[in-house]
Amino acid sequence: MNQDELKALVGKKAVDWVFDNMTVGLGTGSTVKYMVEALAEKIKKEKLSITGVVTSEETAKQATSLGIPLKSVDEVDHIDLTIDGADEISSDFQGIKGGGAALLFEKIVASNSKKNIWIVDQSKLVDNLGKFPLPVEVIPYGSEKVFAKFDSKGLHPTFRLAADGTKLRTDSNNYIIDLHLEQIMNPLKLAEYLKAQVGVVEHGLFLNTVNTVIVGYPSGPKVLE
Ligand code: ABF
Repeated sequence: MNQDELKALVGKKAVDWVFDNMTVGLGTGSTVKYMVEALAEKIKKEKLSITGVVTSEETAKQATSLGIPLKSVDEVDHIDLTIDGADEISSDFQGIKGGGAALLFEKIVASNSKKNIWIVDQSKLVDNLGKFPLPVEVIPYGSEKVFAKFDSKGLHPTFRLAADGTKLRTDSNNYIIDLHLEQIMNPLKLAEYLKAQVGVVEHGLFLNTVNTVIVGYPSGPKVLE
């Protein structure tokens, strides 16, 4: 099975956790795309009443095109379950997310969810976080100063660029600075440092967030809890 097939496998498996009358957080990324497709099919087949809460304009477009009713996180009382992708998951279930530049809304939705499921192909499982560059969302005003501070601290920052070579803008019109760290031995300490920096909106360390991880293997989906 290639990586796409593994993504499809776990995307389809994840909708087993969706039941009638649920409010479901819809993540972002290529694996989630398969999940949203499978969810739309399940809603139609089983005539479910589901409200979706999206984490990006990209997912909103897909969900709307498939007829999934959507509300914003502030329009719902709570979110029963959020299903999202991830860029890295460590052996103690900590994650790096934000490769798709949607980490801020993803963290807002995840933090308002009763349960969080991440769906990944096996390539995302690592011993320690850090090989995947850690995304940090920053306000544009003063971002060069934040960048310089990260650089002087040896965090190997780069600005995330859009296809046209300009600095990428998130759905909130902010910038992303990626930190090329290779290994993050103390994610909690780093998370506290990043959040304390003026101008930093949010970072891609998702700590003590996920409840269930569904991993795609050629032998089938594996559920880790
Ligand atoms: C999203 O899933 C992002 O946080 C992350 O970048 C993305 C990665 O997933 P995929 O490999 O499925 O695109 O939640």
